[in-house]
Formats: sequence, structure tokens, C-alpha cells
Amino acid sequence: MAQIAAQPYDYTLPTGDRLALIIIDMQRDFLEPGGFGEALGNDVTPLREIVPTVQTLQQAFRDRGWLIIQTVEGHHPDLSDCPPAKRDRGNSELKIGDVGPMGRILVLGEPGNGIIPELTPQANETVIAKPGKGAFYATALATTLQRHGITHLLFTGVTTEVCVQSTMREANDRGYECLLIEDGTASYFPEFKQATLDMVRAQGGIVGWTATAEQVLAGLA
Ligand code: TIU
Repeated sequence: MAQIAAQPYDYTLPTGDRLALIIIDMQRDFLEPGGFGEALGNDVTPLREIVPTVQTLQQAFRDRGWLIIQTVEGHHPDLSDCPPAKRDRGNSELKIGDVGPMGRILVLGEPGNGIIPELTPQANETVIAKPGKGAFYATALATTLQRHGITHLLFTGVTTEVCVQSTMREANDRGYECLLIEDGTASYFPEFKQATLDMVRAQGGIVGWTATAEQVLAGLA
């Protein structure tokens, strides 16, 4: 049992075997030019700032033998799991399934859809492919967490207000104690990241807690 200095108040950590690190969608499609993020009109480069922080947490969990789950947003090559509403949204030139500089946009197995090399999972680590923004929808995440007896989740990844916040809200509704790593998540819109941090911890932690990676690592020491 450990206490982490967090907002809106201290986060109580159970033993490590109850805690999982969730790394959301740290894919080339979102972090590198030529992928889905850029196709939506975003400057993707600012997202790279969090890579060292996420690496540090990944290593800390590996050192302790604790559960790490990465997610990737992507669709089957036939797009059978991509609702037309998702593919058709917006007016970008390159849509989901189209061929871009890193292969077919947001399609599983394409070069652009892979996790960035800095965070490549080890063979025994779990990667969950998800067709939606939230990682519980149409995936085995719930059963994976149950199988491991997980009750507490640390959230990192991109983007803060889209896939990270959606997944954190889904997890909160399922009874998990969720903490969002402030410097381990990024958005194309800094103001949306800040708003997400604020709304997560408002109202006594309506969705959960936030803390820096350093605060979490200090609590784990
Ligand atoms: N567009 C955007 O901000 N995010 C996504 O489409 N997916 C994730 O957040 N991973």
C-alpha cells in the first residue's frame, strides 16, 4: 500500500499486482507526419514530448513485473469494423483505409499503425487493438483486467481528450480507480489537455485523479 501525492487528493495505491499501466495509442499514425493525426489537420510533432515520460513508466513497470497494456486504434483491412460515420467524418483528403505515406491510414498491420519504436512492447506484453476511441468498446480489455485482478489503472498516451479520456471514463464507470499521468499524456490542442485534467479531478475526482510521473514514482519507491 502506498500514497501518491495527486489531485484532487492523495491516491492510495494497492499492491503492485492490482495496478496496471495503460498506454493509449502511442502509434506512428498519431505521432508521425503522414498518418491519421496529420490527415485530420493536426501538427503531430508536439505529441512527441511525452515519449521519455512514458518510457520511464514503462521501464518502472517492467522492472517490477507489473502489468502493462498498450492499445492501438486501427481497423481490419476490409474496414468491416469501421462505421461509415467514422470514415466519412470531416473533409480530409486522406480517409481511413486510404493509402498514405506510411501505408493505409489507421489500418491494423500497416507501418503507420504500429507503436512508435521507443515504446515497442515486449513479446509477453499485451497490445489491444480497438476500433473506437474508448478501449473497452469491442475489445477484450475488460476480461484481460479481470483475469489479472486489476483494480487500479494509470493512464498515459494520446490524445488526452479523445482516446485517453474516453477510456478513463469507461474504466471509471466499471469501478476502476483511475489516475491520469499529467506529463504522460498529450493533445494536439494544449487547452483541451488542460481542460481534461481539470474535468477529471473536479467535483472530488469525478473521473479520478491526476499526478505527475515523478509523483507516482516517488509513491512507488
Ligand atoms: N483525433 C484525436 O485527437 N484522437 C484520435 O483520433 N484518437 C486517439 O485519441 N487515439
